[in-house]
Amino acid sequence: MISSFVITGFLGVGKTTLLLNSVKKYFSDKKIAVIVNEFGDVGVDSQILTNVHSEVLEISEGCICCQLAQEFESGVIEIIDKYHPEIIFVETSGASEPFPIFMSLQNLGIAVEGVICVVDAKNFDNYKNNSTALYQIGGANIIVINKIDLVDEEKLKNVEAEIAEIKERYNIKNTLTGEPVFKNYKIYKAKQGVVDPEVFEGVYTPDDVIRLASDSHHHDHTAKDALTQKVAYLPADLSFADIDALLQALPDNIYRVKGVVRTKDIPNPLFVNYAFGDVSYEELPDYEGKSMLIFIGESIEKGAASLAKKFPFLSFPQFSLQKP
Ligand SMILES: Nc1nc2c(ncn2[C@@H]2O[C@H](COP(=O)(O)OP(=O)(O)OP(=O)(O)O)[C@@H](O)[C@H]2O)c(=O)[nH]1
Ligand SMILES: [Mg+2]
Repeated sequence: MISSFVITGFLGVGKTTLLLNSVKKYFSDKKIAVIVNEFGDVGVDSQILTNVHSEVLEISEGCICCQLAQEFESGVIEIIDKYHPEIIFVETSGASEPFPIFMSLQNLGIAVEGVICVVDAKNFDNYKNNSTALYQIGGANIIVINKIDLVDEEKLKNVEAEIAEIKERYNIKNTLTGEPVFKNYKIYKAKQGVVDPEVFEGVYTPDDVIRLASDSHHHDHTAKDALTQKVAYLPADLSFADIDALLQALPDNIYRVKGVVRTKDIPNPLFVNYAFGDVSYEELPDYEGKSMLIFIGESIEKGAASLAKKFPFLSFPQFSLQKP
């Protein structure tokens, strides 16, 4: 039987980093496939993941949790037919909930060994009231508190206590039996997505998972904290300073920016990674796609208009709004 892990967690918490730094490390002797779902129809995670994992499938449209069960399931079947993986890892988009993916995998006869929710220790307070984030924690049986290098002991304890509370309130239940879908959960801590190998060794037996459980909650994209995104395709003659200035000037409602940008002063394309005020850049020599940035946040059109005024290159040739 093929087994699988679902990696969930809010925008920019470190899901891809965990796939890069832990999965490769612990599963080098196994045939693995990675499926990554990006928010919106433009994706960059697969570009990064293909450097480390050979079989990567990107399902890059909208939100798999709501509209794309069919596309997700055919993607899984395709990857199984082509590569015959022993283990499948699914990174869900930071804006979707894990439960429908868990159900889809089970429906395809794939054992779900764990639903891992990555939590950002530093930025938890910035996103912990978002309803999607709460159901991501509620729908997981393994919690990985990541970015512990950026917080002190006290903050870490507070985050842990809050997770325990959220877990009580948002635990996914089987509507037929009223029983929680995952009876147990365990919290781990990580830096740069490097987790204890125990995370993948099954903290519960698959029998604990109730087959054909029904979801007690439906994700509502019209809710006031719904996330939206804009994609900006950029001209070729930008300098690194232009990009850096833009990322310093982002309004609070834009949580996450990622993309690949060519600048006139750095030879290789730059992979840009911004989450809640923290920015990192990495050169990506093999990138051949367009120069672009994806902006994700709540009510993003508000901040985007004034941003485009201040940074006219954002309107080249379009700065388009996409609804999930
Ligand atoms: N300091 C620090 N930075 C981290 C850590 N883990 C990840 N990051 C950084 O956080 C940013 C986001 O990481 P990703 O792995 O892309 O996050 P993600 O959850 O896959 O993001 P989305 O797929 O866009 O939701 C990157 O710049 C990472 O380098 C960590 O433990 N410590
Ligand atoms: Mg990612």
